[in-house]
Amino acid sequence: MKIRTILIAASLALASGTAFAGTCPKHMKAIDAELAKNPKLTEAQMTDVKKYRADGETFHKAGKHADALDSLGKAEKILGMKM
Ligand SMILES: [Cu+2]
Repeated sequence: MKIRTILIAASLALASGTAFAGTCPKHMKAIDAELAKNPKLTEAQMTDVKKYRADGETFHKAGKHADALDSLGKAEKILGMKM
């Protein structure tokens, strides 16, 4: 019984990880597209956006997709994007 529980938990974790995996790059692309439009941000905001964007990519590559989306979401919020 215990093994079964572990298997179910593992497959659930894998499934959600996979779902997130495809989402992060979409957010990164959207942020890059927004940055390419020269958004009117203060220097501090721009620094934050770039930091969150970079953090998001780092988390994504590390397989921490929930953290990646959280970080990318902060960048999007500063950019005033509706995601
Ligand atoms: Cu990801």
